[in-house]
Amino acid sequence: MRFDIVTLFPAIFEGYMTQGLLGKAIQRELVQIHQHDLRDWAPQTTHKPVDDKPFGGGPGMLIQVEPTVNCVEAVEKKADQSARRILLTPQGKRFDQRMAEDFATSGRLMLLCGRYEGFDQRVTDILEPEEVSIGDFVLNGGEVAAMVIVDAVVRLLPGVLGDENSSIDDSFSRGNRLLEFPQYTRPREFRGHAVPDVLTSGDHKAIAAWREQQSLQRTKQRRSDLLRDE
Ligand code: 6GU
Repeated sequence: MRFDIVTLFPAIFEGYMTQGLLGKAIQRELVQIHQHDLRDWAPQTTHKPVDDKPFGGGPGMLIQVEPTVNCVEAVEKKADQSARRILLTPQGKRFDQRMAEDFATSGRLMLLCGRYEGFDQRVTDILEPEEVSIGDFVLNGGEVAAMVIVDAVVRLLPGVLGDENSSIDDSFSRGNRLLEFPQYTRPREFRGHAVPDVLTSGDHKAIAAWREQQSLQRTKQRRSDLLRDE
């Protein structure tokens, strides 16, 4: 799967892409991530501004339509495959596991990261991206949100996790709407806190029943909204 990330701060992604599961997935060529600096599409050659004040007044600066549309159109031509266009904004549809599963079925995502007060509305009118938010809070820019989406999508791609860490049992995944049960590893006791006896009993049926009950209890206590029918 290919990700194209359009941003004013391409360096934000560099460390993230070399580490952990994502770093491995890129090395194994299961995933390609390309960052594109919006400033490279600024019309002027010397100062290269890509932002300006909003018409009608108001605080902050907007990212301009011309560099954004030119950038997206040029980047799309860099591969044969068409891209699903996603614009990161707190005004977007809320990202969730179901959306991640849907994105994971498309071969190519183009992620547009806003900064300042956002993009000129004509970016949306012309490019018709899907507008996506990662939650009800405001970030300084879409870059962290883009990383969240890449992270959630990549671990769903075939071959990325390996069988021993399948994502099928994850909280929120299709057919699982419960939070995960608590887990323990060695030592069996630390500062008087012991591992629950059932987990060391060797009784696999009892362990499964305990975990199911713990998942249900946690979900009721912490996220009862997950138990209501959609
Ligand atoms: Cl996608 N962008 C920004 N700037 N803030 C956000 C967000 C996105 N999602 C939640 N807050």
